[in-house]
Amino acid sequence: MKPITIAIALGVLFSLPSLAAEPARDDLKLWYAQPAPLAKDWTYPKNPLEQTKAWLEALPVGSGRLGAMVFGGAAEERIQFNEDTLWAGKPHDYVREGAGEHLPFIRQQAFANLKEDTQEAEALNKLIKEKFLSNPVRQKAYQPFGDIRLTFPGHEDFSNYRRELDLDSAIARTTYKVGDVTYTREVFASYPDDVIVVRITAEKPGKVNFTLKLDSPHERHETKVVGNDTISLSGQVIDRVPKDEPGTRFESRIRVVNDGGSVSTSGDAITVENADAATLLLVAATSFVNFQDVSGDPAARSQAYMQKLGDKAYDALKQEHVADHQRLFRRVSFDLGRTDRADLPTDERLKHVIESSKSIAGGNKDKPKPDALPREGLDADPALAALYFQYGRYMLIGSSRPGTQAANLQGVWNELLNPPWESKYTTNINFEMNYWPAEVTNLSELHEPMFAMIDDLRVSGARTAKKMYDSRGWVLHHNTDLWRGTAPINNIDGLWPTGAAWLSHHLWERYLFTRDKEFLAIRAYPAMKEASQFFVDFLIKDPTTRYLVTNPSHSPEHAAPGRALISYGPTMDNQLIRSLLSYTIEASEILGVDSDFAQKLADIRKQLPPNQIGRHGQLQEWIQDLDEPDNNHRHMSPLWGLYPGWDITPADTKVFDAAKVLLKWRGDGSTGWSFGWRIPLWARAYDGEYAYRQLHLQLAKRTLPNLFDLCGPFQADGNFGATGGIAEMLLQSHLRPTENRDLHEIHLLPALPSAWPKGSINGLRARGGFEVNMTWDGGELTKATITSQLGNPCRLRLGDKTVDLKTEKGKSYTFDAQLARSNQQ
Ligand code: FUC
Repeated sequence: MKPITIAIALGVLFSLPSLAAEPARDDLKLWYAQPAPLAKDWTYPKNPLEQTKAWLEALPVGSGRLGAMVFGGAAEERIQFNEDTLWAGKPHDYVREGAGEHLPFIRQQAFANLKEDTQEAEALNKLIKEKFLSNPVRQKAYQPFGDIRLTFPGHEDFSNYRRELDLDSAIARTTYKVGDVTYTREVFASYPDDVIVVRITAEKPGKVNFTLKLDSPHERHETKVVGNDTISLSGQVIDRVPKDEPGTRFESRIRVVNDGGSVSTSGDAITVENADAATLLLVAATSFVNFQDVSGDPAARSQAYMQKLGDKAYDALKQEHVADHQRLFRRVSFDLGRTDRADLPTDERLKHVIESSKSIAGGNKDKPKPDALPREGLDADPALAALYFQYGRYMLIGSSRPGTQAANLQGVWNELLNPPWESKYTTNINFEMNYWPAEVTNLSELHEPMFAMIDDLRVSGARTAKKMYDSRGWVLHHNTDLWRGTAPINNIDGLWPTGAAWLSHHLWERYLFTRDKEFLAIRAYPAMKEASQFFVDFLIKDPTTRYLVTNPSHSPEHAAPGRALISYGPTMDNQLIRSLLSYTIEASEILGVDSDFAQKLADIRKQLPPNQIGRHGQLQEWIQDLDEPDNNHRHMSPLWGLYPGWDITPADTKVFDAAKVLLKWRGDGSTGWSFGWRIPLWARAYDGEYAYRQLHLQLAKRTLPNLFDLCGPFQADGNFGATGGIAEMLLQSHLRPTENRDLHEIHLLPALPSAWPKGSINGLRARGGFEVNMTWDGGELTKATITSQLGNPCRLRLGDKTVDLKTEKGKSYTFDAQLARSNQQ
């Protein structure tokens, strides 16, 4: 049915959304009418940002371990690729010798509530920087691997161009016509076969002609012919800081399988002539074995990857890849209706949202005004919001699979030798945000690489805890890298010792969603227990308030007005630790272990500072009442307890209201991830309009043509945060009545914005082991189906109404708009 056109805005037609029974598969595509601009020539430019501009229009594919950016050039194609263990550096313990000796003095100064810019504060900062921070002071950077460069002679003049990324099949496709021949290229990264595959076809026989080379930005690299259809690229990362030092070794191989015509190698190139089609198979490996061992042989490894592929035909590779991807991706479908905007290329759709929102300051000046949003912006293209949601899921599937490294600041996609913030793992928000969609959007197994990293951090973090704080357990400060650095880094804002508590929260969340007791016993509890153990030893009594507090610490990257940054007992730390102790106690009860230890944790929990309400009615960010009204810092640290935590819930109305005061002060986001955090925060405050505003502005202010999120540079966390945030607007399940901790409350449509009056979402997951499908119309739920995966009871909530439900494993329960049961399957 053709949607009815109702308005003309900015010269573009837009229309009332029409809702399909199943979202059209075409609505799961990003597409463009022109190639991503290639770097000017084939050398790596001096100014890396110049290249990045082109890269940010390319389209990502990923298998978790391997990632690639497809530019879609016609005569010249560039496919930039990554492997997730190619990092600068080598196994290393970052703790500075003798750091622990300075702890008593640092603590004493932190308790002295130093004013900013005083001599004492400067001296403290100097001491921390020179004697307490890690050695070296920066962690190591994630590296680019190389590029596939393809030249197609005679393809300078082309027509009918289209390039697309199909989220549903995870295939990037480029098509265009030269003369009367249509050419198609497909690129995907296969998890089951561990390979990046490129397929080049022409509509007419014998028309495929090209030359292939491998290239790399690493100074130390060479390309070689390996056989009559294969070339290799090998090299070694040279770490420039603090001095030139050879590090991780790497090798990749690319093989060309031609259908008809001929393939030959000469020099460092492969040439295909007069073929009907050709398949390119790229494998890649490094010397990394684990964070303490780099003895791997990248040549033997890539040879083994290639051998494993054998003679598998393109169709078989594609079939396995698509099946594997869709097994994950298709678990959730999301439909907000479509307008004519959805027929436009993705960059033009985004441009409309950007143009229409230009008058809104965003960031630091504007206060949220839900009704001030341009209706011709994102409202006129609800399918773009749905696409953006699914893109976050797509990116997680592409950058985090069991057995791979966890998704870093750029997921798995990086072309720079010096990427922003080293493209590592920032744990005072960014790394955790990557995993917000994992459980709720039905991608639970993609959480695994984070848990594998926790296993490593328990080892390196225990060393740091002992040496720096003479404490048992494991500590993690605000960053880590491939080498599992856990000491404080960079600057004084690296001195935040609560990272392990935040990571532990993910282990507990995984348990709540899956109720997997084996996971709890073997994987989660030991890490949670050791994280708690650290705080048992590390917390210290504040001489003024008599509370047990963290010291030294600070509220992430935010100094209290007029005060030195380094302080003690910030609200976020108290929430993180209170939560950690609580679920560690609960886990020990569930598992029937460590009752004495649990008792100890309960004693400590009583002595933590509570969430405090300040003189303006705000939730305090610091242990003292120092907040300034309307401070709109990008970090939302004291609201951790509202989201992703549950230390603040409507059960305590006063604190809940105080949290809302602070949330409002913080205003709109500035960096992409800071919008991405505000979405679920407003959802937890049950305000769909404010949540939607943050999403709208994130797209308008911090999104690139390829829908990558921008911090300043590209940072994947904002994509993941927005996806998790949208899920939180539609479904929440974090509340449990105190009298029955096993009864999860499944809250349907807790923060539905007016811009999405009609829609459906299928396959979201709720804690306790449930899958939830919902449809709504006129802003009201019309139908919900709850499928019980484990047979647990639950409490359904719709607005003020609740219904308790006993379930049987495997059964589905359908409810109408009044939460009355309409059938049982
Ligand atoms: C935190 C943020 C920055 C950036 C960096 C990776 O330090 O405050 O904005 O996201 O992490």
